Amino acid sequence: MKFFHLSDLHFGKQLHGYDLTEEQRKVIRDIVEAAEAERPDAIVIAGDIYDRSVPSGSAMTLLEELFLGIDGLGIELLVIAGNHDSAPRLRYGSKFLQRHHIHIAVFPPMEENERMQKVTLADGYGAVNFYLLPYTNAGMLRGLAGEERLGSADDAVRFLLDREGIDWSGRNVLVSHQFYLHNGKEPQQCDSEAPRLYVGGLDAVNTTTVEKFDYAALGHIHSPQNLGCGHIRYCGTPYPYSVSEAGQEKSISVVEMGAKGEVSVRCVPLEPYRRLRCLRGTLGEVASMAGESGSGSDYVSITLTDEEPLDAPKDYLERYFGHILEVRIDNLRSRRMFAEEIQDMQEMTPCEAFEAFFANTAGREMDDREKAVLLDILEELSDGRKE
Ligand SMILES: [Mn+2]
Repeated sequence: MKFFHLSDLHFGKQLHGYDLTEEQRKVIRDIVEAAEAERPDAIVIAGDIYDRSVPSGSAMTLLEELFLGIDGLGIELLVIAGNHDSAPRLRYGSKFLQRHHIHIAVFPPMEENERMQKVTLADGYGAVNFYLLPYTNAGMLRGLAGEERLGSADDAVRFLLDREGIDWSGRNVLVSHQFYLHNGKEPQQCDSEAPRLYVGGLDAVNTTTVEKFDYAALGHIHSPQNLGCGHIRYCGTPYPYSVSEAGQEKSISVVEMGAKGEVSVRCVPLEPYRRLRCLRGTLGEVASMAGESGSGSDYVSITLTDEEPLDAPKDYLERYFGHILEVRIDNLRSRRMFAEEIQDMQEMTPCEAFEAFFANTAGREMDDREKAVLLDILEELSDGRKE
């Protein structure tokens, strides 16, 4: 049994205001090409198909291109909803698509008679059961759990798996989109997974909850990584979606299963349509980097280290680079200003700190009514603290 593990396609995503449709179209072409070459039995997509709950027309077209690309190759496509997807929207057409080897699960079981969507495929060693577990939290299962109190996502996943009556002597694969902790440790995160989740928070699921699966195909975390010994894995995004992912090699995780207990994973690299690079140096140094191996057309995050003040450096750099994501200044002055800002913040009262935050985000000062509301809240908080 061979399948591709993908997740976090985030169709419709923008990178610092740049539209990524062409980048994502190349990702689809590469997936289809790899599918034609490798002929996997299935392609698994572990959530966050779209970047937004209301996807744009072009984002929806991309998903259709993926469907059409693998149509006729005899590949089952297994898709679950992530926290970025709108379940009812992603579900559109799913009953029809099921007749065409496309299985889309968007909600966990919520009624007593419902079970997790399961797709069973077979090879020479027998059956492999794929359990599709869309993004779930304890609140979604309140009705189903009844008397049983589910406090966290870990409780929720455990509760759902318990009621499946899974035969662990057979081969089982889980497809899941959650924040998993391994030995209490956070996975390595990047800046594109927003909203950020916190360790020990109610959203975390322990890998021990799913360790009996022969393979857990995970989505949600954007850096590719194994949690433990390699059969519980985040495959990562197919394209860098934040500057923090500049050095990462994105890939398709190709999973091959033999007899029970035999699982191996290898990566088929996905060459980006446009590379993402971080450049650092003085204005002159950075400008001279544009000629190096065609980086003038890369997405670049630039950090300038000049000590003397610069006049409109971004305008200047745009002569050399066609796709500038950001220009930062890192010199003695900017570091001192940053240190002072921190110092100022530490000396502020909570009221002053919020006023400064408000002015910064709203672009105006708070009016008297808003200040009154803030003061009420702060008073309530300090009363609460005394109790
Ligand atoms: Mn995601």
